[in-house]
Amino acid sequence: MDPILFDIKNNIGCITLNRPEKFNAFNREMALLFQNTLDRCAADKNIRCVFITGNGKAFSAGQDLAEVVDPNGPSMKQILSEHYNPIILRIRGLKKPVVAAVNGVAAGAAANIALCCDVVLASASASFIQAFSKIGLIPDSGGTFFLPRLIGWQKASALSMLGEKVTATDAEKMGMIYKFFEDETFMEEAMKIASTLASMPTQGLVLTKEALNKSFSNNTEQQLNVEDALQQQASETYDYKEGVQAFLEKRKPVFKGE
Ligand code: LHQ
Repeated sequence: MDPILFDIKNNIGCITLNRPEKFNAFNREMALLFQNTLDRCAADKNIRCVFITGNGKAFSAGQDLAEVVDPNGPSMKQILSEHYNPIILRIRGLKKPVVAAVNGVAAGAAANIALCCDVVLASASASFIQAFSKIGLIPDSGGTFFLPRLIGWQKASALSMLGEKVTATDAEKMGMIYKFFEDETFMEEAMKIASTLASMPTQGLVLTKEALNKSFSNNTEQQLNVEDALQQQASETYDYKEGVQAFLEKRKPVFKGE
C-alpha cells in the first residue's frame, strides 16, 4: 500500500498520509515520499493550494516507533535531518498556501508538521499531542519554534513538558489552530476553505507567506521594508490588476494565480 496518496482536484493538490493501521505513523519511506509529493506540488502550476490530511481514524501518530528500534532503521540524525526538517522547510517554503486538515489525533512530529501549515483546521474529535516528553525526547519538527509563537511561551512550555492531549476545541481557543468543524461536515468545510484559497490571487498569498516567514526574525523597521518590497511585487501581478478592475466594474474577479 502506498504510504502517501496524491490526487489533484480543482487546482488543489491533496496529500493523504496513508498507513491507517499504524495511525499513519511516519517511517522513512513515507517521509521521503511526502517530500517528493510536496516537490510535485511546487512544480505543478495547476496546483494553487495544497491540502494535507490522514486516512482513517488518525491524522498521524508521528514517528513510527517500531522503526527507531529497528537495527536496520534510520539513525536519529537521519530521522531529523533527512525526514522531518526537509518536510518543515518544504512546507514553509512552498509557494502555495498549505492547508492541514487534521482529521484525528496528531502526535509528535505529525502535530508539528500540521502546525507549520498556513491554515490549520481540525475535526471536533481531533487532538494534538506533543508526545515527545513521554519518551524522553524534545519537541522537534519545528515544535520549539512554532508552538511558542502560536500559543505563547507558557502554554508551549507546559504542553511540551507535560505532553497533554489538546482537544480541537481547546486548540482553536488558544490560537493553536484556525478553526475546528464538527466531524460530520469537517472534510466538506475544510475542502471549501482549500477551494477558496485555490481560487484566490496565488502570488499575493505566496508573498503574504513570505512576509510572515520573515517577520519571525525582523524588527519593525526591517519588516516594514520587507512589506514595501513584497507589496511592489504583488502590485505587478495580473491578479492585482484584475482585483482592482473587477471592483471598479462591480463584477466578480477572475483570478488566474499569476
Ligand atoms: C503506532 C504509533 C507510533 C508505531 C500508534 N508508531 N505505531 C523523532 C526522532 C526520533 C525518534 C522518535 O521520534 C521523533 C519524532 C516523534 O514523532 S516522537 C513521538 C512519536 N509518537 C508517539 O510517541 C505517539 C505514540 N502513540 C500514542 O501515544 C497513541 O497511539 C496515540 C495517542 C497517538 C493514539 O492512541 P489510541 O487512540 O489509544 O491508539 P493506539 O495507541 O491503540 O494506536 C493504534 C495503532 O497504531 C496501534 O497499533 P495496534 O497494532 O496495536 O492496533 C499502535 O501501536 C499504532 N501506533 N502510534 N508512533
